[in-house]
Amino acid sequence: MHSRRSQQQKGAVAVSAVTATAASAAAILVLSALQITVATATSTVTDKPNIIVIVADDMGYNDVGFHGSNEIPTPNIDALAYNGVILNSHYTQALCTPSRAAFLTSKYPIHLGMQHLVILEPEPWGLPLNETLLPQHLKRNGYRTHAIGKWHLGFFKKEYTPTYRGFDSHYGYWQGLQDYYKHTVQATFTKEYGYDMRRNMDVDWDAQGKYSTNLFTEEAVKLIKDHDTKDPMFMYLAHLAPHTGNDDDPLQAPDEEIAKFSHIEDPERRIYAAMVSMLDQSVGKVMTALRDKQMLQNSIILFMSDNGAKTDGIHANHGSNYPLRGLKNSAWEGATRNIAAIWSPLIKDPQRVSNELIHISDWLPTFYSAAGLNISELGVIDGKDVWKSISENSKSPRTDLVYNIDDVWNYGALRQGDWKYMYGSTVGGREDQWYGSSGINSNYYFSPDEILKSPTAVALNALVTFQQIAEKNANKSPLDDHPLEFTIQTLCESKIKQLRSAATVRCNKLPEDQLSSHVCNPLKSPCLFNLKEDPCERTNLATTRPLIVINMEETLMKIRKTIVAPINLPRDPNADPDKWNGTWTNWQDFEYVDVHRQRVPQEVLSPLAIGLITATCFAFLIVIVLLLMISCKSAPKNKLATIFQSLEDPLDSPNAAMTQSKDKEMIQIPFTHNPSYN
Ligand SMILES: [Ca+2]
Repeated sequence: MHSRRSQQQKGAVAVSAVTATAASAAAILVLSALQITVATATSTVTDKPNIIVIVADDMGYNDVGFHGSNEIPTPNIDALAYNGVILNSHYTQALCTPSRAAFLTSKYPIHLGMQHLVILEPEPWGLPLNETLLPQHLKRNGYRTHAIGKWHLGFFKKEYTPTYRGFDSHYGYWQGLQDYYKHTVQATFTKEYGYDMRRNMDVDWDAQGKYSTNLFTEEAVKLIKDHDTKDPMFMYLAHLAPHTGNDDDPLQAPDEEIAKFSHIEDPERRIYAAMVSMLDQSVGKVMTALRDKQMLQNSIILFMSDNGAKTDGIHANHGSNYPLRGLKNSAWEGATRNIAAIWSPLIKDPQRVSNELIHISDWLPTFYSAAGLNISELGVIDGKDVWKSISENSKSPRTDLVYNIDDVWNYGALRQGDWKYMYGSTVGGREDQWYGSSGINSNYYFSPDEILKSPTAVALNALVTFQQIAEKNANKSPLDDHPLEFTIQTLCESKIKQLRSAATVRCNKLPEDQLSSHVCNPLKSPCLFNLKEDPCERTNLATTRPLIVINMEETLMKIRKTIVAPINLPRDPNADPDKWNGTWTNWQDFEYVDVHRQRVPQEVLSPLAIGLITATCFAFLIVIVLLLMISCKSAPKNKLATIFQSLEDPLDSPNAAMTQSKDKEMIQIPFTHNPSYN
């Protein structure tokens, strides 16, 4: 700790916070001067920010503490959010593959052909190779790039896997889920089953028996520890948690973690809470590692969920999107409006809630902007640079978004300003209601103290403390007895409560007499919602605001003209791990040879099998002999000779045709005279 402090006091303070007050503006000038001095003195440290993106999989909107739930404490994620900016109108796609595709390309899935479903386990397709991905762009600008955890963007050929797509390293799995301990993947709709854990292109068998969240956290911490800080780092830490494992054991967490949540009545929800808690602790470990490595003061850390929770149905993890409507895999807010929070000392107006619109495709240009890179390098993209909105609390350049247009399932939605237009639904409309726990229960309690003592809060508090010392020293005047006024404050309990209240979505219930007239059934007719007034999509205004409906339908028609047809491909039987040493592999890079079929049977048969075959042959011979003996007793001599003749290959016999004819005639005799066969 002592060495860390002395390093910190000497070290780089990359802060450029600004406030509206004149006093703090003066402090900024001094801080800027400090930055220049420090940058000169430590020219071996990168000036570009490290970018750390932590992705949760299928984590529900209501499953972080900062959205107001008391059920599952997430002190580390909360500390990150309260110290930074809570992005309360952050939208993603509704499913894993499309969300990750949009994040890495800055394009809507409708412009990639990835708008329908996900890449199912044995399917030979992936994120098109003509796309340049976020890590490729950052690598070109000097970043070291690392992917950890889930990929789910194709692996049937090696060119689709992470280390061929801009990542210097990848440790994790290529599929959409895995068993948390065995690291095996059972195909969703078919029988294939195999191992899936990779270090770059190699299968990592050593991972067996170790919990996925811990493995990915250890990898992240090691990469940070070993990082050469002369280069900036981009880390994409895409956790398995809290997605389900395989269907035979979907919810998995260490016993001691589950025991912490015995106050949660529903046992499945209890394990889910433990999975979330392990994920939260991972955030704390990564933050501590960044602090220890002196990288925190020049980092951007984003935490987000890739889509909403699946409270029920296939791959149900029992997460909660409360009070938002719908589940993962739909156009409802519960699927698409998701957890996101960002922290960085580069944020000029931190510790607040932003309700400005952001879409997951915005991150590429936004990171570019934050790192001072040239956004025109990115070509034609759907993403917007929202960095200024995040950093300075200004209006977001994003005013609309396409939720999705899926012509296979015939559903879609569009947002313009506060208005949302949607048509059609998924799974036959069976998941179009409100689900999940409110997180408010007399068994649960809220502890700001737990947040303030979390490893994340401890790391950030230390950083702010040293930033304040630098600011104080820069401002020092022996005669100045004014109270200290800092540009950055340490987090306190009252601030936590204020931000938590501002980040909690509350929905007005519609009066009973208006309920029937405002019901939305998007399978019957399109619906219209004002999300500012009605974030829970309770009041369908399609009939009362027809002009808005027409206007948005026209916009959708224009967008339709830009759609790329879905590129999904059916299952390839050769993907089966049974053919590849029990592993899910880049199967189309290899020619499959069925070695079992080519071998001589005797060479591969076990002694038991040889014994069984011999016994069967022997039994068959005995039956033939017995039949012959019976025939000898009952048939005339010339008939016995004919039977022997019939056992010969007729084509080998010079009188084949004649013999066959005789056989037919003679064998039919007893049958025609037996009444029981009539
Ligand atoms: Ca997901």
